[in-house]
Amino acid sequence: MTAKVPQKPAPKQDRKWNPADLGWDDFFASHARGVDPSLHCYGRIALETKKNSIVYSEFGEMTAILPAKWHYRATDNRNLPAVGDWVLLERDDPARIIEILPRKTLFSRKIKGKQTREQILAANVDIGFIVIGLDCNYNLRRIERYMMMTAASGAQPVLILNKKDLAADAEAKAQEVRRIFSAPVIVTCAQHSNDLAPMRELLKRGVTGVVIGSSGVGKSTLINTLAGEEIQHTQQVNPITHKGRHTTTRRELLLLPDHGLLIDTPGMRELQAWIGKETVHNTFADILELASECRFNDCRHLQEPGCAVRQAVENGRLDSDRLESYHDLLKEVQELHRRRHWKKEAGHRSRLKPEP
Ligand SMILES: Nc1nc2c(ncn2[C@@H]2O[C@H](COP(=O)(O)OP(=O)(O)OP(=O)(O)O)[C@@H](O)[C@H]2O)c(=O)[nH]1
Ligand SMILES: [Mg+2]
Ligand SMILES: [Zn+2]
Repeated sequence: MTAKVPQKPAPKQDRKWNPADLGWDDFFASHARGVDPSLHCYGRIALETKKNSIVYSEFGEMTAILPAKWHYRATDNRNLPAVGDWVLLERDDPARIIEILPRKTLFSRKIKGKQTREQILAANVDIGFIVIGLDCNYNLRRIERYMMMTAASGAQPVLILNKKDLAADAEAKAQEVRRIFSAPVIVTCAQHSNDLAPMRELLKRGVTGVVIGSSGVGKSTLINTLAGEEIQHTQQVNPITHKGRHTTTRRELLLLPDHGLLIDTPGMRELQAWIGKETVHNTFADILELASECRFNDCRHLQEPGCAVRQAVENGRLDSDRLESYHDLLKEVQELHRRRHWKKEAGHRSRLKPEP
């Protein structure tokens, strides 16, 4: 009689993916070069740790390192690989990343704190699911910021108003949001699979989404319900402050059973945009439309006479908070632009310094 050997699950490395299921399409194919598959392959970055990246490919899951020269050659964070990137790899153990394919879209923000640097959040995202909790998290100013971040990335925004079971006025809030923002709005209770049917519909085979929002709004819970199992850890919000506990700590690309892909992200504490003036204007399309009636083409809607935007605030057609936040965001963007310009100049100056 032979002893019963417990059946081991197949090692992750043995899972093979059809590149199309990982989001490979004509765009990436048009930028790829023919490679010898015994030496090289393309893969998609699913996770990054301090030491290495986890990459999915048609040859399975691989651990990949980024040769040190990348770090000293990179002039800014955009030159470094991020979750969602398609990369060319040298097949070895560990694999080595040798090239990043051009990106379709790129989610980024200003790094936390005083530094003027861009932080890359995710690459090649098709849909940005902006998750707002209908409890204490609901705030139009917050939604504006996430909308701008998504607009700047090039991905399509979709607004998820979650925790509808905790809000008596869920429908009224949904109407308000629909009136102001040009994006589909889905009202959900994250644990109710039926509520997520519109998300499932959007996340077709090979389509990549990202969930962004504050901590505790239910981003990981949405992913677990879509996955049909608990693939991400979740945690109750603080019962007094209703704030989340920053449960998710890393960005990770997850594969859903229906072939869509979804990137989970840590809740954001502060969201400073890394955008240009155009993105502000595009996000405030209602103000832009009113502005066409202003007497002066270059009206800033401050003190100018014949300003149709201020007029609209006076007669209640436009929310004064919204105009205020438009002005605040423009100011923020100008300040960012000024600091980036200054940094660039300072960079040039330091490079031009004569050798000692
Ligand atoms: N009542 C209710 N609770 C929800 C809903 N969605 C999520 N929750 C709960 O909210 C808590 C936080 O959910 P998470 O999914 O961990 O939130 P998260 O956005 O991933 O948070 P971070 O990982 O910290 O960014 C958990 O206790 C969830 O069960 C919902 O629609 N209704
Ligand atoms: Mg989470
Ligand atoms: Zn005006």
